Amino acid sequence: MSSYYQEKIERASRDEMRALQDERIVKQVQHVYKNVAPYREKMKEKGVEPGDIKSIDDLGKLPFTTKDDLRDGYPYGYLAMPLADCVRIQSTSGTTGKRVVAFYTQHDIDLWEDCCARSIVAVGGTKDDVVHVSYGYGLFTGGPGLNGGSHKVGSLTLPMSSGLTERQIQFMTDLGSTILCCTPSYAAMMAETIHAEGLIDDIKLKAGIFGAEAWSEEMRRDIEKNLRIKAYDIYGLTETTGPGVSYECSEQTGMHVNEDHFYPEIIDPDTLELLPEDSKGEIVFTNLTKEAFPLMRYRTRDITRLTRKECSCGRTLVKMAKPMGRSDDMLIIRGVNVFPSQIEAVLLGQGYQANYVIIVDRVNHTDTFEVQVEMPEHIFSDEVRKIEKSEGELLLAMRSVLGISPKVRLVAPRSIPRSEGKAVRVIDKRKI
Ligand code: DLL
Repeated sequence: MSSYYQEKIERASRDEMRALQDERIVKQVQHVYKNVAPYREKMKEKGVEPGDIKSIDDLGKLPFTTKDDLRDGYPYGYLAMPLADCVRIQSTSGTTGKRVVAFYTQHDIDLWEDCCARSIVAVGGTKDDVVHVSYGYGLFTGGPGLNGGSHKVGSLTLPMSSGLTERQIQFMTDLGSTILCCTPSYAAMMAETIHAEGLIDDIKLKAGIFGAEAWSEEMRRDIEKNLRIKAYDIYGLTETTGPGVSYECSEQTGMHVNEDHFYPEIIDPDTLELLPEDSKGEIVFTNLTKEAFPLMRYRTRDITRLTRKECSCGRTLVKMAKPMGRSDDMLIIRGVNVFPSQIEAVLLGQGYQANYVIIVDRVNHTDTFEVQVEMPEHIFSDEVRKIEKSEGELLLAMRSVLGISPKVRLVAPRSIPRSEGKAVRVIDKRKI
């Protein structure tokens, strides 16, 4: 593959990139200090002034930002531009408590779409392609991000959103979609349906851009075989923009970070110490260019590593490995963020105790999600019908809080192992 969307950046020398980052961080720190009260206060607490940040080397002087900080600032606490200059909001997928709302100016949308365009070009996309976007549209960033990137490349864009699989496949065959953008789980499901309907020879797909959740190399191989495509990873998070923070190239060995916009650091999540290149740790991002909602040293909780090993695609942007899990307890099940604490809250609210275990697995590339709950004595019953009714009630309560449905199984009192140390509430059998 020989084409780049923004070659000067994607293939910049180390010195050129460094100079750009140095210039941008100085301006960005002045911007947030002036316009975002929580940043100003936290910097004052640490005794740091904007003038102390003269280059990227000084970044370590700045405090970290966490999701809780953003929640505390909901909705406008971290807004750095007048609302009148903002043209869009997007939001994280958490369904309870306060969501994080991210704001964008037109400039922010432009840079975000550039990042997604880089990713489309990196998989071989051109204006002759038909880009089929089956990420959700709306507050979720997947659909809007890839949609905008596809426009920038000049490809024909199909804003399908997710769901209605039969219709997806009909459009795919009728309109000759060549690049599919969706979660890897949904790609696997579409592949199954395409084969069940005997339509594989009618599909013209050549590549897929799959992200928003962790997926294994094994899953990549299956999808590539079943859809007869090359499958590429893409990473991002709402807080920093959305998809396109990093993207995979023809080498398929990790994702190039768009480090002209998102400066990455790897830290030890326990000691918060900065770790050297190639170490595994939590990735932290600083927005170097975003105007409306610029994050400084944002702790993603995603565990990965960074490498500057030369890439055969010719890009010089630092590469991050596939995220290997999260340093907090958030589960991503079928693309939806689920916290064990949400499940616990439902159980307690329904008269159960916190004796439960969450079992997540991946069967045929689709997440399975079961919650086993101990029946308290007063609900304990030998009558299957009564137990099923209670399970049904719990399922409804959980669905309305989580936004997805677990399989709920009531088990006998005291049958879930107790722990003297930290309780193990989550059994995640997914090998990703
Ligand atoms: O998932 C943005 C996105 C949309 C990325 C479409 C890629 C494609 P959030 O809903 O805010 O944003 O979730 C962000 O999802 O912190 C990771 O834990 C996880 N994640 C995103 N991409 C990947 C990936 C979008 N490629 C959270 N591999 C992040 C593993 C991923 N995990």
